[in-house]
Amino acid sequence: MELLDEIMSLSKERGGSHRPLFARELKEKIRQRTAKVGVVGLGYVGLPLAIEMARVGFEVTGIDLVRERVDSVNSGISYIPDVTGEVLLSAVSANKFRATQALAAAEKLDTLNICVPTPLRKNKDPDLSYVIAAVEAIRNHIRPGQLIILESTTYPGTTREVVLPILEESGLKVGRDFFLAYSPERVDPGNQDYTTRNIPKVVGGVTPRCAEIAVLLYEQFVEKALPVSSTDCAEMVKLLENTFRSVNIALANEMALTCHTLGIDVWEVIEAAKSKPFGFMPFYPGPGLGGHCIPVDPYYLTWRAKMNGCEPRLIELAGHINNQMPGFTVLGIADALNERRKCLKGAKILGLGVTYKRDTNDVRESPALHVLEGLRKKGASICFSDPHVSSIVIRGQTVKSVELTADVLQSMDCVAVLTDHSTFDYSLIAKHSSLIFDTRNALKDFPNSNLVRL
Ligand code: SAJ
Repeated sequence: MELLDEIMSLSKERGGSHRPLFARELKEKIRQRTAKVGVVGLGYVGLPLAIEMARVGFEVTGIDLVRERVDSVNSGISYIPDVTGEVLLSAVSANKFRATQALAAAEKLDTLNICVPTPLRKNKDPDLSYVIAAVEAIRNHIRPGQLIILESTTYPGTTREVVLPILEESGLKVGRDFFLAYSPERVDPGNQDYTTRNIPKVVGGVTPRCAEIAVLLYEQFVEKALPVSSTDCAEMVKLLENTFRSVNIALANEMALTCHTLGIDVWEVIEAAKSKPFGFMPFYPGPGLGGHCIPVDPYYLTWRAKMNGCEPRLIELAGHINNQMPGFTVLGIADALNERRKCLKGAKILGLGVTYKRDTNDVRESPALHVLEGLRKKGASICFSDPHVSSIVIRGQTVKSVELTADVLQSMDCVAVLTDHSTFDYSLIAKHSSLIFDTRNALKDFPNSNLVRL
């Protein structure tokens, strides 16, 4: 605290105009990388962020409520696939990164990036409880000269209307005593090409000085920081990015429903449309929309829009179409069995892949689970095989993953490809399955009469 006393006394000599001093002091520490930086929330966003900051020489403090995560970090054991144990251990061993559960550690930090979850409540309203808890704790330990940046995906206005008032309850003034910005996380778990370091970082500040300091921080460890005019704009950028995907996936799904009634192969249509070298971007139909981003983020936008008297019908309709796909998949499987004089009730069905997208172990909001639940509800006997998942719970019952063998495939009335993991042996599946319902066009290279596509 002696530095702060020095600043305050120095500023008193200069007639009390200590305001620019905090900014100048903080910017200098960032440039020198002597700033003590903190990351609140050590998940798939926060842990890679902390590692990138440590990599360029900052001393990083990770703050997480989960004891196991804190212990794991301090032991150099990574629980996030995008961060190898070797990289984590070297940062911890070099005393560049340590984790704690104590939010009081915030007091000693110069910058704090908040990377906590922003899920939905049961009624699909935004749930900011994790953000508010983190911000209230920071408020209790805030001091002049700190930079706070929210990264969690949220609706436009959150930083200005929710975070800022809480922090100013401390009596400190934004832009003068502390600095507040928003920068959307853009982490794509498992993406080897685009990482925290090379994904451009959009940054909005509550004041120009806030934006300037936040951009300076990111420029130390991210290849490109892109300032925008406000935190509201930065919040909206992320929602546009993910709502864009939800709406276009819904278009692909509606094309599948339409092509199905017209007897046209939607997969052939999309492949041919891809030949257009401009003005078209392929999206594909599937069994539904999963993950913790795309099914969630558009609801943050529609909630805010409706609060302000705007009716985002296209975005809501897209969600409705995407939510129909698991049921459409169940009907497709029933029709395919029916064509072979079999009924769904009592049929033995193997689900191939249960995660929300290929080559991940994440089953959050996975449409495959909804499909398997729907099949069981109609009396089918279901099982699944997924190299990344050992067991799932379907209608309250734990189901274990089975090994994918010729015998298992031959014993099934239908094999449903729900997640197109690259490690599946598709030639084995094509050879030994009497009926395949493919929701991902995973067997495009194995055309045969037993293959039915979404
Ligand atoms: N899906 C389709 N058809 C498609 C694309 C996706 O049905 O054409 C389904 C997937 O199977 C999955 C869901 O939609 O169930 C979401 O898939 P996604 O490819 O959008 O992957 P996510 O949820 O991991 O989205 C993340 C997002 N990243 C961030 O929010 C930081 C998104 O912005 C990225 O564009 C996306 O990764 C990506 O490109 O991988």
